[in-house]
Amino acid sequence: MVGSAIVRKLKSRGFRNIIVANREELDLTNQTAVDDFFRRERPQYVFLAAARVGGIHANNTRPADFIYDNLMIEANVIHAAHKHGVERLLFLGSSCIYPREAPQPMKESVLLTGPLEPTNEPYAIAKISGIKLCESYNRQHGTDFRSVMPTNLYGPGDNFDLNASHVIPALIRKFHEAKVSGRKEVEVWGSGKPRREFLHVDDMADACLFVMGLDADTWQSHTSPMCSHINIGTGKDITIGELARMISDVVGFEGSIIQDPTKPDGAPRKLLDVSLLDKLGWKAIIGLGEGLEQTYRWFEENRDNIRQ
Ligand code: GFB
Repeated sequence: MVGSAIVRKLKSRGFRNIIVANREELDLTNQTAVDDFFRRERPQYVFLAAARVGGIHANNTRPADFIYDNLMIEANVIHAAHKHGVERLLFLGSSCIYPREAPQPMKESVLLTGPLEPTNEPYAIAKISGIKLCESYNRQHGTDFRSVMPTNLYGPGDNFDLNASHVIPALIRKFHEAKVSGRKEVEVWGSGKPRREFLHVDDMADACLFVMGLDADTWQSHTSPMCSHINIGTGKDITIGELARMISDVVGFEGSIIQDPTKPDGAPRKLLDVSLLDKLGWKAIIGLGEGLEQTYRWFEENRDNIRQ
């Protein structure tokens, strides 16, 4: 989802020489394949958006996949980027790197100050390792590897498989299918009380190009060698209960919403402090209502080809 959005954004800005590889063409967990790819293609700039990602259920039930795949992808790509002279690399992490009980909104500096949320600890540990890989290569080898930590993302290209997806695609699909089949109830996991911050993937892609484009002096004067990641979000959050009502309205479902308390809530809240990015001059522009409507239209138009 994010990789495709970054490619769309690069093309719209006039970049022509964009090198991409899908999963069939390049297995990023395979060190030799990654090394060969970098030797052959010689990229100048790298956006590392590829990752094993999923919602709360996938993270909670397949922890080995989430830690192994992400550690391998990061180690292989970051090492190859150094070895083959990449000028600048942008590593994409996640807001789940921060401690479960971190003061809200969460500043970049709260990293590694407390225990993580258990439902996605293995994924978070892998993403923290990615940040530390970038910092270590910068400190030892003088590379320019930067990290961005997005809040929960959504938008075109998302995964609508109910066992693997995040909350927004899951609820779009559930409400849509209930509306079409005339069902009276839709189940929403957990208590509905957790708060989440949501960013449209096109805003995320825009922020990635913005951070990648900052000159080295500006970047270095706003970060430090041991804290070289930056939050990307909107600075606003809502409860899952409120989100469910918004999606139900967008889809036009007229039945009732029921909570399933047997499913996990996950982190109570994870609102990012986006003041650093704000100071550098970037802000999200796509509001949640508008973004949900656009994503639902995309879902309806691409119903036969989506991941589900
Ligand atoms: O989006 P989500 O799976 O990710 O869940 P997390 C967010 C909240 O929505 C949780 C609730 O409180 C869920 O219980 N929820 C309600 C649902 N109904 C549903 C549903 O039908 N499907 C899903 N998936 N959730 C993930 C992490 O956590 O966030 C990853 O596991 C990653 O590591 C990602 O960081 C951004 O925000 O809880």
